Amino acid sequence: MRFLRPITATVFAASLLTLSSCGGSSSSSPDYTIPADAGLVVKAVPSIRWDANEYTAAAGDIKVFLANDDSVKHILVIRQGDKVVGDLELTVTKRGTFDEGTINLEAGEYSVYCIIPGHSNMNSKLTVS
Ligand SMILES: [Cu+2]
Repeated sequence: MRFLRPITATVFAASLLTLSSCGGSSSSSPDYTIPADAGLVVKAVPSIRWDANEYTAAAGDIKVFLANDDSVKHILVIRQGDKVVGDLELTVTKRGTFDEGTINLEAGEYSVYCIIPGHSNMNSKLTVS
């Protein structure tokens, strides 16, 4: 039965290739897996932007997943107006890194904000309902 092992490995490698090609047009596959129970997924993208101008999430405990597809460090917080809400602070350093945490939010309007100096344009609307 020993000869079956390389075949299994080949099939596994082929399925990995198939999976990674589903990610879209990105030339390099990410080193992270977005958790299935994430309630808010944010990616930092080149150059110094979030991947969307508006996000939505369901009120309550929200698992926030931050991934870095950009090449510089980012620190995500949730703000309401210009005030940070809760104690969520997610840090990603270089490309391919990720962080996750949970924040409890009531329905309302918030923003997904990066506190790194010079990154104030990383300020996207978050609607919680
Ligand atoms: Cu940033």
